[in-house]
Amino acid sequence: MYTVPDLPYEFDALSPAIEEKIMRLHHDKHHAGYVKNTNDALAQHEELLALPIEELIQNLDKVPENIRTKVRNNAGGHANHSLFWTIMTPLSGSKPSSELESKLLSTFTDMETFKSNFTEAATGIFGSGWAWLTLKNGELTIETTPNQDSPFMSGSTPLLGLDVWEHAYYLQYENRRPEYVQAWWNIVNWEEVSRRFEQAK
Ligand code: MN3
Repeated sequence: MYTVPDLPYEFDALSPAIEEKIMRLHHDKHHAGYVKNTNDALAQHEELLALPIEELIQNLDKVPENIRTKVRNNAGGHANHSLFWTIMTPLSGSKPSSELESKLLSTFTDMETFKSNFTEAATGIFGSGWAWLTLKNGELTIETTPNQDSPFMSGSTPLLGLDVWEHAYYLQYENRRPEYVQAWWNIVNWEEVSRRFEQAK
């Protein structure tokens, strides 16, 4: 059975970038819903329930076809949100490791260009989805996925992800997604992103 991980900080810790009201709803209702639906869908498939969530979504072809879409959406949601909570932090002054920073610079020229390309990708997603910084074959890429799809489903490793579903920001920012994205840069946990980079490369 999959379980919802606790937040690594208090519900109000990311305010003002993301208010407590959103964090509670997002974690306790939305994320919990993805976990419950994944467990329900796989109730008759203990061997699949035993897989780490990343492995499950990397192997959707092993999931019976009649429940595959439900598992894709909900297990994807569980994996994405589990990552999302960890790549944010209330601590200010978070910075990428020197290795990740030099990779970002050699890929995107400078941090401003990286952030502006990522922001453009995130604000440009039509409807619900995610923007990602991923590693694939040793290279950094900005990707987007629709719905709760994960980069793991297409063979990339997500290092940083931003949820742009309306449930992630609407209560606070209404239709102003670009403002949400701008505020979110202030709470990115670069230590965790760097750790993921180190592990993935
Ligand atoms: Mn969400």
